[in-house]
Amino acid sequence: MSEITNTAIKTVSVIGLGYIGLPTCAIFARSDLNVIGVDVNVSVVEKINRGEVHIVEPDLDGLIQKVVSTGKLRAFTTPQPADAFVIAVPTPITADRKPDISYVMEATRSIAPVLKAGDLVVLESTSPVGTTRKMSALLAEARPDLTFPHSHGDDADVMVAYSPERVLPGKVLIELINNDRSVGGLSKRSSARTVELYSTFVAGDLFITSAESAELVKLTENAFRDTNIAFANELAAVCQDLSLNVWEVIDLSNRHPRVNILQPGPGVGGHCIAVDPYFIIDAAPDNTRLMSTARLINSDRPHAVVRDIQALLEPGRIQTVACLGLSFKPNIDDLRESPAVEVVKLLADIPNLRLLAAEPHTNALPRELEGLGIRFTDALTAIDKADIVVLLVDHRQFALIDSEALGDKKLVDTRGLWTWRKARRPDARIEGPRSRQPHPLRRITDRAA
Ligand code: SAJ
Repeated sequence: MSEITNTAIKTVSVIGLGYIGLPTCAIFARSDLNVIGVDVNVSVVEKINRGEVHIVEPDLDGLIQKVVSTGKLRAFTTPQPADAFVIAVPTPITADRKPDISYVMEATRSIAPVLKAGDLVVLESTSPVGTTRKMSALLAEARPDLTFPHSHGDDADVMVAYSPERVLPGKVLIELINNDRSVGGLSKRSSARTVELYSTFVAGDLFITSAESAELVKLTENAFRDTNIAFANELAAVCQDLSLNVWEVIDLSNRHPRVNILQPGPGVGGHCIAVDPYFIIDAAPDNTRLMSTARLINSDRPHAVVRDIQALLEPGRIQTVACLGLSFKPNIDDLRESPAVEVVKLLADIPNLRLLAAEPHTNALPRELEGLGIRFTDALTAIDKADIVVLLVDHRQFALIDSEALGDKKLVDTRGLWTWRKARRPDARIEGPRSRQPHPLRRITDRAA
């Protein structure tokens, strides 16, 4: 074992300056660490060094501008020496739904030349179980002069751990600080050093476990949500068969103190929830029937929406369909893996349709919808011209649309934004004494009597 001085971490390097890496840099820098951001994309690096951001996230622009101007954050295209390295690069799935950890391995290989005894390497990317150990083995191969914890445990020169982010896009800066965090070191010292690193800004609790458990915890969180959304989506199909309002059924079921059903919709988008279950399914194909079925249910949803629209079409007549919302969830501009975009794309294949699309958070159609004869317009114009209105995203702006604007247009409301509003009967709730909110003092007096 070489000489290791456990001095305080002063410089941290974040590899990958995307949706997670960049906000993480900003928070480390605000916590007075010297931060080196590394990304292979030259224009991203140049932009950050000018104090600008390339992603949309509330309050991130001001914070980046500040930490760059004070010199606390500097961006590079190649790794530089540091006391700790945080890897936050994408882990996509391949066409045959296998995890692709090539970016993690590439990032790992890239930091090997600058590593020294006493350094810490933390993987944050969502990863299949076993990736952190593979990273450690790869580092050992690249640096035979150093020892690593997968083979040398607490005696290793370099420490390696897994500690995933679990932040919600749109609330990243808040959740990075406030959420609890799992820390899975490949050795006790690796965990302890990782706790030291994140304690610089995390206000939530840090829970130490093994690297493998921490890897599965991250996947489990998103697979749990996917399965629960699938339950809501299946219920939507059941209610359609029985001509019942699924939004009412869920709302009333959720009045049970131990029931909390999520919301049905046109499918599950984004880069996380629809992807992570496949990492578990790939690792345990014989024991993931529920997760696999949930994936099937959720990925069929855009097709189910199109079937609902087709059922409303009058044969032989050209009809106009207004699609409201393109983002993957409400009140954001992120169109990645959006089920709304998929619905519009599927509709573009149906003959005799005029398609209008409205998305208040973008200025134009996304590239994948260009050249398909779809017109981009605002919501009210789209509704005005439509025979059928399809609500795909429950944006705040759409909730404000007056039901008069919808008139007697045919409606496919995939988010229950208008349907539930119409179905809700004000006289259907008979408030009990608890809801009548007696003064707390009065309640105590009553009980005493
Ligand atoms: N959705 C529904 N019904 C619901 C809730 C969501 O259909 O009741 C859909 C949304 O419309 C959207 C998709 O699911 O298309 C995902 O949206 P989301 O807001 O649930 O989650 P993400 O993908 O933005 O972020 C998730 C979060 N994970 C969990 O809530 C368990 C976040 O905390 C993770 O950090 C993130 O994935 C990630 O990076 O893994």
